[in-house]
Amino acid sequence: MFCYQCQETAGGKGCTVQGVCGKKPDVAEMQDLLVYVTKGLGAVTTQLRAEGKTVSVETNHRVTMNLFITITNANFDREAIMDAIEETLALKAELLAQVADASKLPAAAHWTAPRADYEAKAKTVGVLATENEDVRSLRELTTYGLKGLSAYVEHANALGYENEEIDAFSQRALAQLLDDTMDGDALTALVLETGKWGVAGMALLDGANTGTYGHPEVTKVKLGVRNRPGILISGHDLKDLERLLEQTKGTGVDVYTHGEMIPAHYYPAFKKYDNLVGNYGNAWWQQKEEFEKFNGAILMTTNCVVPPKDSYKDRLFTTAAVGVPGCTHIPLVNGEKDFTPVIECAKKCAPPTELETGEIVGGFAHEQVFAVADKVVEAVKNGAIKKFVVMAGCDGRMKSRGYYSEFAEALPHDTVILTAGCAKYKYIKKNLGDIGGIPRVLDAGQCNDSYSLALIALKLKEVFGLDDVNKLPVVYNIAWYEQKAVIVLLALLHLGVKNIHLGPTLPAFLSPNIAKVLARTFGIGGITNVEDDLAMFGIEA
Ligand code: SF4
Ligand code: SF3
Repeated sequence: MFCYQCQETAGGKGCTVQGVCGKKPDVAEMQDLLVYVTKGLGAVTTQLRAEGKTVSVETNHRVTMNLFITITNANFDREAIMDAIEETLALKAELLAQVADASKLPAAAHWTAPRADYEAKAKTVGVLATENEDVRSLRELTTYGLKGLSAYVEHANALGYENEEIDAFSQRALAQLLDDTMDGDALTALVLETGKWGVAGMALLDGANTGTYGHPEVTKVKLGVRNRPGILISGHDLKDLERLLEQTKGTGVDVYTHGEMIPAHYYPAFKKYDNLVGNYGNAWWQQKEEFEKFNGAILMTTNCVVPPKDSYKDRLFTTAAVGVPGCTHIPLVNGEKDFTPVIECAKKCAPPTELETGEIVGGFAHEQVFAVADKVVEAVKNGAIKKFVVMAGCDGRMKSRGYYSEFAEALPHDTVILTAGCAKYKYIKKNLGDIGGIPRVLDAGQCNDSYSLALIALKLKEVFGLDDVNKLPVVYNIAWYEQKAVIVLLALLHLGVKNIHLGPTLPAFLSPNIAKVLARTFGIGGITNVEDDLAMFGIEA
C-alpha cells in the first residue's frame, strides 16, 4: 500500500506497511481501486454531458459517496468498499452503453472485472502509478480536494440540496486526472479550479444547513451529563442528528454530540429537543477513551472514526460513508434511516460517566457576526482588537499539536481567534476571555463553516473599504489533518487569501517543487514555534 493523504502519514512521507490511522493494506488497496473506477465513471458521465445527455442525480450521488468513503478515517470495511466498487462498475457499464462515441475514453472508463480480480487490479492503480513526483503531487492535491468537496456536497444532498454544476466539475476533474496529456500547467489550473468549486460546495452546504435549521446563534453548550442512558452522535451529518432526535423522542434516551457534531447546538432548529443534552468529550482522536467512558450507544455519521476497542465495539454504529467491520451499519432505505438498533442498544446501557462540567460558547457563523459587525468594527478602530487569527481546521493525535494550545494561550488580549472544525478543541475550553463582550474565541462551527470565516473576512474588507482581503488585520494559522482541510485551503486560495500557514507539518503530497510554487504564488508556509511564529505574524506577545 501507499497512502500519504493525511497529516499523520508515516514518517511524514507515506504509509506503506499499514496506516497510522489503522487502515490495513487490503483496505487501502480497495480504496485505491474505488477511486480508480470512480475516475472511470467520471470520464463516462463527462462524455455523456458533452453529448448533451443528462446525468442522473443518483449517479452524481454515487460519485460523491465513493470519494467520501475514501477520506481518512471514514471506512475501514473492505467488503463494504468492494460493494461500492461492484455497484459503480454496474452503473458505469449501463452508462457506457449510452455513450455515442466511446473512442476517446480512457482505459478506466472501460475497465470491469469480477470481484475476485479486484485485488490484482488494485495493486496497479494506486498513487505511485503516476511516476513523475510533481505530476503525482498535483493529481493527488486535486484528488484530495475533490474528496473534501464530495463530503460537503454529500451533506448538502442529504438535506435535499443539489448543484449539478459542482457534480459536473468533480466528474470532469476526475476524468482529467486520468489524462496523461495534462501537463504541469494544466494540472495547476485544475487544482485552482477545484478551489473555485470548493467555495461553491461550501456555499451549497451553508445554504442547506441554514435553510433547513436556521442561522447559528450564540449558544452555551453544556459539557456535563444526565443520569439517563445516552447516544453519542459524532461526525458532520446534521440530517442524521435530526432523524436521531426525532426517533429518540419520548424513549428516555438522551443524545449527546461528540467532536465535529458540537455546532449542531448552535442551530435554532435543534434547540427544541429537550433530550439533546450537550457535548461529550473532545476531538475525534480521543474517542477510544471517551467512547469507553460514555457507556452508551455511539453513532458515527462521517469521519473521523478510529478502529474501535473491543470494549465498546458492540455499541458502535455506522451510517452513510462510514464503515467498520463488525459494527452495525444503518442504511438509507427509501430516503429514511431506522435508528431503532442504536436506540435499543442505548436503552440497555448505563448512563455516561461524567468527564467534565461547565459549558462552552459558540455559534459565531456569518449572520451572527454580521449582527454585531458594528461592535467588531468599532473595536478594531479603537485598537481594542489588533488582529484576528484564523485557527480553523482539524485536530489530531500528534504531540506536536500542543503548539496550537500554546499559540492560543500566548496570543495577547487584543487578538481574536476565528475558528471552525475540530481544531478548536485545542483551546475552546480554556476561557480566553472577551474584548468588550466579544469572546476571544469565535467558533463558526464545523470545518465546512470555514466558509463563514471567509464571508466574515470579505464583509470586513467591505466595511473597511479595502480593495484586497489581504490588507485586513487577519492572519491564518491553520491546522490540517484530512482532505476536508484540503478543500478548505483551496477554497481560501480561490478567494484570494494569501500567506496561509499550515501545520503542524506541510502535506507529504506536496513535492518540493509544488511546495515551492505554492510558497511563491500564494505565500503558503509552515509553522515553527510559538515565539517565532507570533513574530512572523506581526503579533506582539
Ligand atoms: Fe496513512 Fe493518513 Fe493514509 Fe491513514 S489516511 S494510511 S494515516 S496517510
Ligand atoms: Fe475534524 Fe476529522 Fe478535520 Fe471536520 S472531524 S475537521 S479532522
